[in-house]
Amino acid sequence: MMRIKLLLLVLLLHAFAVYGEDGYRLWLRYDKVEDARLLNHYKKELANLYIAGQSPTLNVIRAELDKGLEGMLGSKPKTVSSLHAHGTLLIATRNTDVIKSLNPRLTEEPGKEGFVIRSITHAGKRITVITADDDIGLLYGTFHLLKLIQTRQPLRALSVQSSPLIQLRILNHWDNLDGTVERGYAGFSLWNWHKLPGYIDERYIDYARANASIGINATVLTNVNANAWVLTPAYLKKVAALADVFRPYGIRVYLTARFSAPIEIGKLATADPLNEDVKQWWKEKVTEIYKYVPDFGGFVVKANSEGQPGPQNYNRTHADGANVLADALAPHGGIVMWRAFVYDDKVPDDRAKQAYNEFKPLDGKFRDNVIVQVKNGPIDFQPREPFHPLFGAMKQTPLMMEFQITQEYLGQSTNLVYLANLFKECLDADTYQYGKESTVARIIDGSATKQKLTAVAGVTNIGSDRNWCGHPMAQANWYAFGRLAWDHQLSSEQIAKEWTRMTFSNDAEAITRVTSMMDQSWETVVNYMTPLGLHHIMGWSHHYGPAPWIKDRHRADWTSVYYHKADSSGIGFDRTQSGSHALAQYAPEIQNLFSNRETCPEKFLLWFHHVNWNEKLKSGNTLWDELCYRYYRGAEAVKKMQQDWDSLKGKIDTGRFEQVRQLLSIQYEEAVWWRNSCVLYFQTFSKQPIPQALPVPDKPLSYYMSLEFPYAPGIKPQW
Ligand code: GCW
Repeated sequence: MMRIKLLLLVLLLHAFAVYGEDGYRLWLRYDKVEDARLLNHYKKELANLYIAGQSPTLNVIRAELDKGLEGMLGSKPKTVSSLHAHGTLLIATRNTDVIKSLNPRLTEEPGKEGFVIRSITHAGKRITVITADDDIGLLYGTFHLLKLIQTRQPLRALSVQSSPLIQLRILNHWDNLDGTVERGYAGFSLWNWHKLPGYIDERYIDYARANASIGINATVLTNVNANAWVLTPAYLKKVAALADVFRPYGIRVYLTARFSAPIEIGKLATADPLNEDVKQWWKEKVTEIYKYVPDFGGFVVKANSEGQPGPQNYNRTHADGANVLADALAPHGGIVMWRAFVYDDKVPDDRAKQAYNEFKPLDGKFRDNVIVQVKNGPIDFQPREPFHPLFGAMKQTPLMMEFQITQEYLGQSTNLVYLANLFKECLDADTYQYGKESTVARIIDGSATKQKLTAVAGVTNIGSDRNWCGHPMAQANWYAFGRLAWDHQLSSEQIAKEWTRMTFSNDAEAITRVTSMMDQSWETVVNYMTPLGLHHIMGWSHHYGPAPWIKDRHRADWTSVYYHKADSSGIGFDRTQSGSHALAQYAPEIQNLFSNRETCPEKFLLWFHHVNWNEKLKSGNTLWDELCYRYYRGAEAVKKMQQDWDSLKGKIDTGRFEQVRQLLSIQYEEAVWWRNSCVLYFQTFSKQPIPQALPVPDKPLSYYMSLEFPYAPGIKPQW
């Protein structure tokens, strides 16, 4: 008996050693500071805690500090209510007496949600001050201070001032009421609609903590392919319960509105936005929502796109549709985020042109509380896209960004891809629409456009998986989205560094290795999936894996051949004047740059040009050879990532080390699968051999074309 008990204990301990770190704590791990001197320094500087005032957010601050400091320093700070001792952390808004009494005075004005952290000597005592205009700013400042400790920075001579560059920093959940997540690869929805409102899962609180720690202040709970039921009282109660949990963390709740809701739950005969009963119905519905959620943020709407109902069903415009909802929300301070990701049943000459064609004529026709939500590129979250031509083109309408954090087209949850580089490439792109420095970032943050409402949304990668995002490294994309939403001027490298330190280790070698893997990962995946500007050549419907051969489906613009246009002469979509002329939607500077074969960046070559297989590229290789080299280079780079990761054994906890190791090995198989499928398929057009230096695929094209994945994750539910 004794022996069995011992054996069980050993097994249990082993299980902890192997699986102890499971990624649940995200970047808020708060493990003990190892360096004794640094530990001592922190303990001295943060021996006492003085929080002025009372509020739910101040309670959250206290709880987070207790948790963080107990974890990292081994003890909670002592609560005090005066500044009589060395090493006091003072947290108070700028209008409090204690902040006003400080000598020297703090003169910084951080503004809404911003914060200031300063080390000062007040009446001979060393004090660390976190101050802000509002409690939420104090919470953000607190997370910043905790991050300094998590990344092992000394707390001396601190002088930090930080304010968000964009007002609304939003997560979009594509979560369905049945618990599935469209394009979700990390399990099921976080929202347990069945158990709400009575049961508050601890995850909701940890979700709010994680978001607040990176400055996210809005969440859209439901899928843009919307279900009207969420607007019924039974669900609004549940929504209210979530809103109550998130409120102290500065997060406001939004919902998706199904345009036909007046018919489906209102029993009206029409949802025509100009019909008086419909207008009245939305007014009453919105008033009802505010009874449940007094600080409700507003609606996101996907209309007349991919089968969703919308104003065009009644021969009305997107502006007519958006405005009826906006009028209902305006008295309560709510907004409408109207998506520009539209395409109707008629296949256009070029899908890349459709959003611009439909929205540009509506410029200036939207109410003030409408913002048009535009995806980063003109097609659909492809591995790489040029920026969307609507950015900067609608001068009378506020525009916001929609990024995709979930990796629908970027290896789902088996591929390590750090998306900050993708986000930055788009944000830093110059649109030339507002003279000097009209980057996409300066359009959406309002500094170029002077628009009053500014916002950025990311379609989340969060689900019920223990580690939230499916892949331990995918947490970095949630993190990076939030950080860039707050400050798009941060470099992706800096974000990767702080995330790695907090999430994995402060060990110098681990930081260098992990961040260099992250830095190269996006370019790598683009190489083995869609190099040189190729796009939309993935598997049908589930979008898993390669399928450049997809053709003859009911919509041409859902096939792959529509986009790559490979033929015996060459490959690529001609979007210049001789083709669809989608380039005409950009500013003249971009048109000149991209329409000229010499100046078009190679990364977008086949996006804008149909190029002859034998044409020489910058490398000196022909297009065909270069395409092959890129595909092979991509797959090889994954092998290199595997080696880099393996070299970190012992420096990363066993649980997550093993998870990433296994996932990288899947990624390598998938990279080879992409490479072989694409090279063999495109070879049927180029009729040229794979360059000699490269190994020939060991399976024929027919094998790759025969693969089927009826149960790939994240597909739209069919019921
Ligand atoms: O990328 C496509 C996805 C759809 C999604 C759509 C959209 C929510 O494949 O699943 O629907 O974009 O953004 O509306």
